Amino acid sequence: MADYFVGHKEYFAGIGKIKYEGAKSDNPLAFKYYDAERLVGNKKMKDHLRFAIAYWHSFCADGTDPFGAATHPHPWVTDSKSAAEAAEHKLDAAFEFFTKMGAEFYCFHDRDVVAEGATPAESEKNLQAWTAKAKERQKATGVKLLWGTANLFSNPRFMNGGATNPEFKVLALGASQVKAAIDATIELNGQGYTFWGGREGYMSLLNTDLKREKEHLARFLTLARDYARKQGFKGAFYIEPKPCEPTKHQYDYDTETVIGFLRYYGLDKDFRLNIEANHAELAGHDFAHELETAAAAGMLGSVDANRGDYINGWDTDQFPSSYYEAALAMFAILKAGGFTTGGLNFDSKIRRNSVDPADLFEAHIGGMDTFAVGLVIAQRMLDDGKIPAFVKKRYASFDSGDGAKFEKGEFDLPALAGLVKEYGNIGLTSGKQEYLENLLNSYLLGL
Ligand code: XLS
Ligand code: NI
Ligand code: NI
Repeated sequence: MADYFVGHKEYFAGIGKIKYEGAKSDNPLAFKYYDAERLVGNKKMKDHLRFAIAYWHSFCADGTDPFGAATHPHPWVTDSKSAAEAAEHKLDAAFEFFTKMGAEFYCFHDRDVVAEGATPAESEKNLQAWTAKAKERQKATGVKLLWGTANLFSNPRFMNGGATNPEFKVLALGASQVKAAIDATIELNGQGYTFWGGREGYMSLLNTDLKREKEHLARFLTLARDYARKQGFKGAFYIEPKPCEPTKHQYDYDTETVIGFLRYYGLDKDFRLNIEANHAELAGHDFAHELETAAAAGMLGSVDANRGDYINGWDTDQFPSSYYEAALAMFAILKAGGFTTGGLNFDSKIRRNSVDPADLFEAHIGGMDTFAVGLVIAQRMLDDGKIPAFVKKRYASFDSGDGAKFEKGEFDLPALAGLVKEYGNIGLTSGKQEYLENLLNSYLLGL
């Protein structure tokens, strides 16, 4: 990758390209474990992990929260004289950061990259102008677009939803935004297009026709899919489940709910899941549960690699730091065959009190190192083979004889029930959970 900032203002001056220095390095601005070119199994680390940087958190979020003002205002905004200038400077800062981090992908919402215009037509023009500039920077640096999306939740007009808004005109405005965001994604050769329905849900059932809203959502997604395919989009569509926040209840509550919805409406061939760790926790699941559930349906697409805080119940979007969780996540991803169009997008933001310019780098370094460790451990789990072999053996009674006949659908219920006459005492077989957890810990330490 070229040094992007040459010829532009350098926004992160004093911080160079982040290099791999190994576990013994005490340089906070170096990778300890993420060695992009290192082979793990049959692929390079970078090709397994496909890291993406989230435009909204890294270049838009400024520490504002419901209780206080910005703590880290961005120079690309404060130094700019107009919204258009700020958008271009933000783009420069973003590509400088991508290249310095060595991240090969990024993700964006339409409203992250350029300000909304006075009319939908003006907004679309703004986005097209930005897209042309982003395309040039992609070409210059080799950085690619993992996925694009439309923000149908920030503008007050979407306070009652976008695709599920009770007012048809608002739904149509949402469609105009999605169409423009799909066009931008195609133009930038995006590998995916995501729907996260923050306000596609309800605050109260007393004012909601739930059945109608879900049908509207399905039709809206179908129209988007049909349009994008007609325009030649070959990538994946993703739904990103989340149970609530900002709504009391979101229709794409969790992976299992989304799979049922997609299958019911015939969208399961084009759509896959974008699983976010923090959303999994909010739904009362763990990250690996959501990944395995999507993989079992053949619909694991991409990942928002962040974490919550176990003590509080909202979407804190913190950078991942647990090797244990990353190992279980990467184990699920490797077992599913790895990413194709998807990758690990850091839908994570630095804390409000992280005000040093280096904090954004250290946060991403930590997240990338965490998943690099997770990958190595997961590969170790597969190579050593004890856990997969244990699971296989646990179901061995279905591999032959009557168990295999059951799986093939060769029994009716009376025939199945009749088999037990000959069984006698079946006995108890241990699930060996503690043994398996001990084994996992030994892989973690690598002893
Ligand atoms: C919010 C979501 C959002 C999506 C993209 O909770 O995680 O950031 O990833 O719209
Ligand atoms: Ni989130
Ligand atoms: Ni997300």
